[in-house]
Amino acid sequence: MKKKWWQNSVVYQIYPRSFQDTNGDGIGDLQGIIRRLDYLENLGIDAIWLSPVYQSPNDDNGYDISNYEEIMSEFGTMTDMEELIAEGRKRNIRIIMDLVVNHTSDEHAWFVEARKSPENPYRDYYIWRDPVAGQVPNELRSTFSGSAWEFDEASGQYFLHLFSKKQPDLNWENEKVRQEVYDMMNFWIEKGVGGFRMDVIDLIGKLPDQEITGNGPRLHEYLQEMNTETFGGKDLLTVGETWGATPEIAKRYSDPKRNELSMVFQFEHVGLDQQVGKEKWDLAPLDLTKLKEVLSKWQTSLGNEGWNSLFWNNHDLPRIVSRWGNDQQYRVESAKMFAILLHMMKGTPYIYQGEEIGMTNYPISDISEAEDIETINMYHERIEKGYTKEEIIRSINTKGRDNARTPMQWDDSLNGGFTTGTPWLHVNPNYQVINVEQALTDSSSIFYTYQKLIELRKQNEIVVWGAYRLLEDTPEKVFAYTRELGAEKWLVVTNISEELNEFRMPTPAKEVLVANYELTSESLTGEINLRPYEAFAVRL
Ligand code: TEU
Ligand code: CA
Repeated sequence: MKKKWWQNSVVYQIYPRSFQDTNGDGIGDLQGIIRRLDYLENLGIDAIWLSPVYQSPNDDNGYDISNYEEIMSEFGTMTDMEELIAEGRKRNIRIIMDLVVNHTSDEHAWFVEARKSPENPYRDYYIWRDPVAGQVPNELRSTFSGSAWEFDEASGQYFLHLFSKKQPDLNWENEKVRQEVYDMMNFWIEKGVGGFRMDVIDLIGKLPDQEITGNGPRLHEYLQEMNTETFGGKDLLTVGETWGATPEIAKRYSDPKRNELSMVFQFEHVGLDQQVGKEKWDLAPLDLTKLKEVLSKWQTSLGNEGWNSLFWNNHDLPRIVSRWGNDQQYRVESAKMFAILLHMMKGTPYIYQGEEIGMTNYPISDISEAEDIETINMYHERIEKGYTKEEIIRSINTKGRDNARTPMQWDDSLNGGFTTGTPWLHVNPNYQVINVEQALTDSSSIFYTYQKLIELRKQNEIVVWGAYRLLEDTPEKVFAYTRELGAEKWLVVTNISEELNEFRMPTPAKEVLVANYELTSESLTGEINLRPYEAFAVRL
């Protein structure tokens, strides 16, 4: 495999609305990101995945785009965007744009036209169907509750929306749509962006009449065409968001021979704490044996035909320290443990803003405190189905998307230093204790563990290329694996619980590389006792 810059890189995701406000309107902005680039350079990251900053009516916080070549006025201007790209470049930080092309906003000029009449030249940019027996064309459901079909009074037809009704799905079978998307991508490539994160890209090949949404028959044909028409041969990072991907599917996207994407986000581990066959809101305890199985499968099965992305968090998921760690007594230990477990694996790690200081979920007690459309729609749907308010709120506090979207906690001043105005979404009151300023002054903070892990990846080829092997004979709650490259061998051991657990060192440790407790290599021989959430990586 020819080596690429993104193979030893670490990406940092920014949710701009919640990162840093600079003009007191309570909404993060591009100037806020520019102000914090030095902080990110100090952390050591190579690229920023920027959640959408395009013009949008914000039905789904920017994932409903009304103009792909304009910046959302709340975030700033195109000049600010160009400044961000240039200031990033000075610090070797590339900007990865969020490419949301499964759907647009219903306020996009294409849809405004399309809606005018069935004869409009833009009509076929979207997916329209006649009623069947006076009803919706079929049973397709929206991810944000209810039917995926919305009735259009004027024409008597339905249009398809796999997300909110303000996010009509584009018709990728229409060659003109594809060409518009490629032109827009080239517009951004010319501006100097470092690549694209492709929102729900597995859906663009859908066959709505057959109720096929993911992995449709022409999906890979479209991606190969996109590659040829845009980023192919341009040394950019491309990562597809692909819910439901298996390793076999991931290879179709990321086998370098196929000229599609650099890598995909797979979500198999993300679904391990929900009831099988149900929705994410139907809670179940995490099965650690499955977690080890799933992550190990992904580590070993791509080979040279693909590349892994590594993540616990993003703007759609609850905070990992609250989800599978302990965000109270062992917040620092468990946050570092998850960092060590993931960052010593093979693939490109993604850090979601605030993860590097151990930010936590923020529970609500009433639906009026929620901002996220998915959460709000689900609440009303489940109330109608007879669920109790208490159980729905419990699901929201465990899995809701607002958890990770609360504003970044920079210091202990009002609103955590995020804004001098009224923040668009509540700031977690624990900002007085958990904030960047505190993390930077404490040499044993979570931040410095992340910094160390990034540095280890930069300085040791074994982290990037070494073979992975799971250690099988460990207690259920111990996740341990080795990495091996040439004569070099590293061991990573993590205790995913607050109980003590025993572990037998396969051979004595020669050097401690990173750990979340005080540790000497001399103590790491034979049978050892792992403390609550203890984690370390050592050279054997
Ligand atoms: O997410 C895809 C998606 O399906 C999510 O809504 C996710 O499945 C959900 O949170 C799990 O219940 C992408 C974006 O990451 C998300 O923010 C957008 O809302 C969505 O696409 C639509 O663009
Ligand atoms: Ca602002």
